[in-house]
Amino acid sequence: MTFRWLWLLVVTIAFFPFAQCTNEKVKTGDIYHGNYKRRVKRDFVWNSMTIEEEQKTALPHFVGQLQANETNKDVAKFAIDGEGANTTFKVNEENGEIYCFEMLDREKKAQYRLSAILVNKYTGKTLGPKSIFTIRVRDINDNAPIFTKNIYNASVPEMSPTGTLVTTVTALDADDPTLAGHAKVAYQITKGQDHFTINNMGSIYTAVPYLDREEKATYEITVEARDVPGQKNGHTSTATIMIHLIDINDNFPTFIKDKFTFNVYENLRVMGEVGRLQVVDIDEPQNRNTKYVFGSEKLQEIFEIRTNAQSNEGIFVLKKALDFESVKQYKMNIQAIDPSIVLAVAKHHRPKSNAEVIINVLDVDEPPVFKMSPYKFEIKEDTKLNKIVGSVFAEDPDEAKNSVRYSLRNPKDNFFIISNKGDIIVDKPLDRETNNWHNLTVAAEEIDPKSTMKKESLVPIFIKVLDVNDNAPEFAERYAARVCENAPPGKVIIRISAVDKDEMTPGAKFTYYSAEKENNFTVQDNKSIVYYSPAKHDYVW
Ligand SMILES: *[C@@H]1O[C@H](CO)[C@@H](O)[C@H](O)[C@H]1NC(C)=O
Ligand SMILES: *[C@@H]1O[C@H](CO)[C@@H](O)[C@H](O)[C@H]1NC(C)=O
Ligand SMILES: *[C@@H]1O[C@H](CO)[C@@H](O)[C@H](O)[C@H]1NC(C)=O
Ligand SMILES: *[C@@H]1O[C@H](CO)[C@@H](O)[C@H](O)[C@H]1NC(C)=O
Ligand SMILES: *[C@@H]1O[C@H](CO)[C@@H](O)[C@H](O)[C@H]1NC(C)=O
Ligand SMILES: CC(=O)N[C@H]1CO[C@H](CO)[C@@H](O)[C@@H]1O
Ligand SMILES: [Ca+2]
Repeated sequence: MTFRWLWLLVVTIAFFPFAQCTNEKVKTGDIYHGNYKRRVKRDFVWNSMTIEEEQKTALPHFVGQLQANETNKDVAKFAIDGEGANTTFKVNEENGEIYCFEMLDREKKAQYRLSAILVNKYTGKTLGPKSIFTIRVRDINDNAPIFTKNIYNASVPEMSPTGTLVTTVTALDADDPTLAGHAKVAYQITKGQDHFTINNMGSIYTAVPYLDREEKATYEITVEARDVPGQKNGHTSTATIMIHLIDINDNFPTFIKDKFTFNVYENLRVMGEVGRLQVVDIDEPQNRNTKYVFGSEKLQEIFEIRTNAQSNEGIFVLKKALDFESVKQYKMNIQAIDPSIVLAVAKHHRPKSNAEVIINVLDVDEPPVFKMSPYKFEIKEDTKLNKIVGSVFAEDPDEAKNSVRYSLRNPKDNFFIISNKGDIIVDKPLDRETNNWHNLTVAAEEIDPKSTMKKESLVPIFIKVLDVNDNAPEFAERYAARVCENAPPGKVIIRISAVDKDEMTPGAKFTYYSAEKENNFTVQDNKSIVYYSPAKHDYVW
């Protein structure tokens, strides 16, 4: 190539506070980048021009100027090619001034790559190689930091110590991070700073140690993010942080009243419910864990208090049967405690957690009660008629003390009758050998003129008939003895034995003798041992 060109790239950085001013020219091959005198402030950038984004003034905006040196000046005209050439950016063919015809946004496109060309305005031939340059869009701080969410949801346990991390929020700024402060974000709490703090990283901490869920369960705080920290003209945005306090067990249960009174019938079954003790525990249900403690251990044998898992109520149940006639009222002190409470932060160290419990036992109209059960009597079989075998006794346990009527409940066994006083009387001759037991049932019925309801109790009676020796012994069999006519004296002819239906006392024995005076035979007592044959009910010698 015979033509050599000098190009001057002139860059203006108007109104930019950090711009530096210099007159330096840099030679690179055949192309020179020089300053341009039209603007007050100038800058030289290697192969590049700069234009500020978001300029609100009338279009087009001057960007810079290409220059041909003196040699080429008269024959050359200017042209550009590349990104935005001839549309966004246009060059004045004559003087090389480049103008921008759009308002640029650095956050959309931060730089444009272009090339400059010199053309012979007569021949149309390109003069020399094209020269690459860039137009850089200079950031203005036009973006506010933006939070990643509008509303954050966070939580922290109540009563946490000061400085407990709650959550971290982030705001991002689209501006050029290389320009001081444009994309830097500082955080501050604008609402809720009494209770929370935030650091430069957006981490939120508790500022006090007494955040109490039972006083206020949710805090709504506002955090502001600001760029160009320290400058008044920074941009800001805000976010809301909902901070939920997580419940801990820090409240004692307290009784809803000082005194509970229960009225309960004496015939309540064991393990039946006597009544319920109600407490208030303002913690959340999972942190209510009431246990009920008896003031004195004695009554724990009679009552038990179980905690209802859902309602936290104390359910009084009966462990032993009540009796109105012996104890009409129980009084006791019950304490409500919570073994799993976090004592270090618990609010009321002397809670109202004691209550007096009064249990009134109510009378139930009960049937007569026999003095004993069963009754056992013994009677000799030869007892005369109308004799008393024994007496039963039943009385009304209630305060009314109504009288009692007795009756026998054995239609088949009619040897006895019972008197109004409960005496059992022999009504028919007894015989042990026919009936050695009379097992009867006596009914006692309360005579209550005020009630039509039948109140009756039954008791079993065992009457044993005792033996009397009223039966003669009998020979065990009919004997037909034989003896030879010339039998010598002393010869045993026959052995005889006897049985008796009566009960024999051990050691008792039969006496054998000859019923008639007889000289020719003698009966001799063998004196053998008595043995008892239970199967036969008789005794054999
Ligand atoms: C102009 O450019 C041509 C070609 O590059 C060169 O030969 C000439 O010396 C330059 N003239 C001046 C005054 O710089
Ligand atoms: C812009 O115009 C010049 C001269 O007319 C031409 O050489 C170049 O290719 C054009 N570029 C674009 C992107 O239109
Ligand atoms: C925030 O958390 C609370 C409790 O965990 C929940 O009830 C609520 O729905 C949450 N809200 C959002 C927007 O996530
Ligand atoms: C009566 O009771 C006695 C003692 O319990 C028993 O030995 C006897 O077998 C009973 N008799 C009848 C007939 O139930
Ligand atoms: C009595 O009887 C037993 C058994 O029948 C017999 O062994 C015994 O010798 C007899 N005694 C006399 C003194 O006869
Ligand atoms: C009752 C009876 O038979 N007695 C007789 C016993 O033996 C003498 C003779 O040894 C007789 O004379 C009796 O008659
Ligand atoms: Ca709590």
